Amino acid sequence: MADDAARLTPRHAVALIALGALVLAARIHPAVRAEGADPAVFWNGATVYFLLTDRFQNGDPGNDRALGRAHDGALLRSFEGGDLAGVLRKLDEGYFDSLGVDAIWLTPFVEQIHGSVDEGTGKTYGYHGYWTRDWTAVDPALGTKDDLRALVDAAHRHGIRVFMDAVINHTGPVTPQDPAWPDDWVRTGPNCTYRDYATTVDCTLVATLPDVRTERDDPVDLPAALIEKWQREGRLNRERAELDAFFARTGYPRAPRYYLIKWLTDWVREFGFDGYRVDTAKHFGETVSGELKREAGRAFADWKRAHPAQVQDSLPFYMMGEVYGYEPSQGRAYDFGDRTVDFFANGYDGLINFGFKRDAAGPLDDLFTRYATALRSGALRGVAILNYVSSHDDGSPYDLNRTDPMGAGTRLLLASGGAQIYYGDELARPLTVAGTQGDANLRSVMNWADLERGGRTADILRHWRKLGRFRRAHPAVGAGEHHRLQAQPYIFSRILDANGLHDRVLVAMDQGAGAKSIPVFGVFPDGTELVDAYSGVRGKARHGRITLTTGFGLVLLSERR
Ligand SMILES: [Ca+2]
Ligand SMILES: [Ca+2]
Repeated sequence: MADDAARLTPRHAVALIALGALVLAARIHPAVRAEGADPAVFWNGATVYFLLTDRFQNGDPGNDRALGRAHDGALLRSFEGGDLAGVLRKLDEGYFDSLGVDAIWLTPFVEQIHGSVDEGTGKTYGYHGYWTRDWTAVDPALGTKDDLRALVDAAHRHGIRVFMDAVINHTGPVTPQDPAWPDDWVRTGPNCTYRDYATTVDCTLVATLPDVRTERDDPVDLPAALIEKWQREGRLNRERAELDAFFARTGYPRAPRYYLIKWLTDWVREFGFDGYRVDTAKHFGETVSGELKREAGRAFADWKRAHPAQVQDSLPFYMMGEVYGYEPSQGRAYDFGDRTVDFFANGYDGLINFGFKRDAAGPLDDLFTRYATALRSGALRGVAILNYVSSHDDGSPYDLNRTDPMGAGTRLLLASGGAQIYYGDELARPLTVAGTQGDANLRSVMNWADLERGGRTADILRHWRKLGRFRRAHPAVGAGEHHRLQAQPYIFSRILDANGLHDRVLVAMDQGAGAKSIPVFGVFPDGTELVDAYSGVRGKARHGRITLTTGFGLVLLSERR
């Protein structure tokens, strides 16, 4: 896979100049620099924006019906037009900078099945990206390799990392247009019953999803359907030669998982993806994750060597896993019933936290204290978690009806651990859509129109932006030591001293609008010039307190620099 240097089109250049001040503001703070940082500190302090590319922004209506896929699925179960060009447009507009985003996680962009299936929730296409047909091609409904390159390059220019969503457990469903993978590549039964390790791993997640034989070490041939496809596309010889080189270099047998590892890591080597979000991580052997991570690390190092001007810093390749049901109270050991597995010891730097939505409904200080303690001195010291209030697969999110989108933002973005903003959390995008079945409810088209109307949606976004930028400027928020200073109204501090990084913040809640006097004793010495990131109001610590007049009840204090 050949590569080009970064290309800066005139349009990008104009957008960059327009954004100059904003980008500078987001990047100049010494505390946000990741150079030499402890990866766990960086990622627990980070904000990840997770979006379904097909549902986020349509940048090119010309690709909406690519591959002849019709818009004839059940409600919100066809391709809806969103694409890589749309994500690039929002990057250029500075949308992610405005939210303090450190990394974008894209749903898988590889070529999906061409047909559709009905799993009991209506006719469904692979708009979500988890139904792979060819791991080596970009789905034409989402764009081209050039679009992908432009997106990753633009993100990097904004100091934003990009995660690729890596699926290794299963292929897409078989349809009249999508041939089955050979039997030596996949199993089509039994269905997983989730009673123990074997009934979670060596089985099909759902009846329609052929399970890749990731445990197999015996060599298999390239599927005839792929040979035929690549021949038609004029790249069979090149793909074969690359596979030969990969197997010669690694010494791995030509077993199914190693083909997939080669294909998945090629995207890192060619485009410079900074990390993976690994799909269905508990449904294939954990040793496979370790192998994937090793090869991805090599690929990332190769990319850095080939693109010295685009390297952001020394932060290593990041791998975050979807171990469904994992939460910090489990420590490092995920329990399958008959066996526990430490995924952090098998390639994962971080795991998605499926407990946050429930923990966030309880007392805030309990949540903050528990997470900060686990991450700083408890079982999770040295690793990262990623919290969320809503997600694409979670039918019982923190606030299904979006009754309190401001409170959701406060909880998520001020919690210890990484924060995942699921696209539209910041605009109270509805998570239920009349007439829609199952998970498609969670995947509605981004409600930009609500934002254009302003009003409450704009207020919600303003709140998320202030918190997101505060979080980005202050790694202490997600990765610092937590201290409760006052129970009611709630005041706490976060202090981070790690690898030469010194950062401290103080947050006061429920202060009411108007004049307020907040104790800062023990956090900021008298005479310290402070700024409230929520209102922009400044002041000085005197007699262990700061007196401010702001229009808000929430105060986000840090030292003025
Ligand atoms: Ca489109
Ligand atoms: Ca499996």
